[in-house]
Amino acid sequence: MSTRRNFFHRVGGLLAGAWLARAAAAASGDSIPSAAAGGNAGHASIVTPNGRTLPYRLKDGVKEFRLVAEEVDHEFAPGLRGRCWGYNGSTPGPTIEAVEGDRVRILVTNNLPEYTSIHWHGILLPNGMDGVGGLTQPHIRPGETYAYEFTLRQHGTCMYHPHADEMVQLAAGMMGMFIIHPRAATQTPADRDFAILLHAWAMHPGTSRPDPAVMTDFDLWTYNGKVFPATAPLVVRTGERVRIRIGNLSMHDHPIHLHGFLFEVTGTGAGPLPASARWPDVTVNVPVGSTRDIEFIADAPGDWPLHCHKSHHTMNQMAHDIPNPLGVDQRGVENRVRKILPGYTAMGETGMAEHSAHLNMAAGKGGEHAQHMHGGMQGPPNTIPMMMGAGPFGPIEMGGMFTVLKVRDGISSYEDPGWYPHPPGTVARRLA
Ligand SMILES: [Cu+2]
Repeated sequence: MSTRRNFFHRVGGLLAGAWLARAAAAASGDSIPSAAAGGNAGHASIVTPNGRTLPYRLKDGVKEFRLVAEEVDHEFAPGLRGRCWGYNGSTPGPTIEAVEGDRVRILVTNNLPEYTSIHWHGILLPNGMDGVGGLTQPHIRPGETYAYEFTLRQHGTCMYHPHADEMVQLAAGMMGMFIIHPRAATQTPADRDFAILLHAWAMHPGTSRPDPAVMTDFDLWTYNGKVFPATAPLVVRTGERVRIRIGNLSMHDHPIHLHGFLFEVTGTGAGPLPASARWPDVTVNVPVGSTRDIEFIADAPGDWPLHCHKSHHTMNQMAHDIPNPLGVDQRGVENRVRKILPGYTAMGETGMAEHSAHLNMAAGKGGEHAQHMHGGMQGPPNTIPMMMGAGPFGPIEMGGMFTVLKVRDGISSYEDPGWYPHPPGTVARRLA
C-alpha cells in the first residue's frame, strides 16, 4: 500500500488535468468522452462494470500506461473478502483502452513477493514484447519495473495476464481486458460498450486465499471479480445499440445467456467478424482464453438477466460430494441428528430453495451475510451463502456469474435505476 502511495506521489506532479478528469468520469461508470476522442471513429468509451479504465499520459506521441502488480484486499461480495493478486489495487486490473494505430508503452512494476511478466493476449506485437517469462524476456523480479512498447496494428477485444508462475498468478486474480477501438469507421459504433472478464476461484469456506492447486472444483464464479448480487447492473436506455465484450481467463468455458433479446455474435479475440460470419443467438459460449463480442438493440425495457448457463456457475461457495437428499424423507434422521447437534434442520428433500430461504433469513439484509447458517448453526467466517439476492418479488436464488441488464425508457443517467416498474397487466399472475 505504501508503495502505491509513493508511486502516486511521485507521478502526481506529472498528471495532466485531462487525465484526472477522465479517470474520475470512468470511475463513475457514466458516459464520458472517448478514451481517444478524435480518431476512434466515434466509438463510445468502454464501461467496465465494477471496474474502471486505466488512465494514460501522452508522452512524445506515445500513450503511456502504468500497471503495478500487487496483492489486493478484494471483496467478492459483502461478507466475503480474499487476499488476491491483481493490478493497481484491484482484480481484475483496470481495463486498458486504446485505438488502432496508437503507439503504447506500458510500465509494469512488480510489487509481488515473486517474479512475474505480462503477456498481451491476442495482440500483434514484436516477439520480444510478448511477455513470456524465460522465453521472450527475463522475469520481472520483485521491485523491478519493465517497459513494454508496441504499435497497435489491429482492433478488437484482447486481454492481459502474467506468463510466469501462471497456475498461481491467474488463480490469484492477475488479469485484465485490453480493448482496441478501430481507427476507421469499419464497425457500427455502440452506444453502450461493456467489458466483462470471467474468472473462477477456489475460495474454500472459512479461508481468505484463493487455492491455486484446484483444477476443476472451483466455488466462486465472477464477472469482473464480483459474485451476484455484488455484480453491478448494466444500465442502458431503450433503443440504444449495446455491445457486451466477454473475456474468459478461467479454467472452464462459460455459456453466457441473455434474456429478452436476440443478439448477434459480432466479434472474437481476433476482432469483429465479417457480416457473413456473424450469427444470431441467445447464448454465447466463451471458451477459455477467448473473448466474444455480442451486440443488440435494447428495444425492450425491463430487468433482463445476463448469466452463465452452467447452473453451478450461478452459485457461490457450495459443498460438493454430498449425498443427494432430493425426494428422501429425512424426518427420522433429523430427530436422531438433533440429539448430537441441537437445532439441526435437514434440507433438500424438496429442493434447495428452502435452504436458500433459511440462509437469507439467517443472513439478514445486506452487510455481513452468512455469519449464521440455518438452524442457528455458526458457519465458517468469511463465507457467503450459495444463493443470494433479494428481488422485488422474493429471493432471486442466484450468485456467481449473474447480473441484470436494466433497460429503461428515456433515462438521462446510467446510475442504477432500481427494479423495473412493470406496466399493469404485464406480470405473470396467480390463477389458482
Ligand atoms: Cu460458467
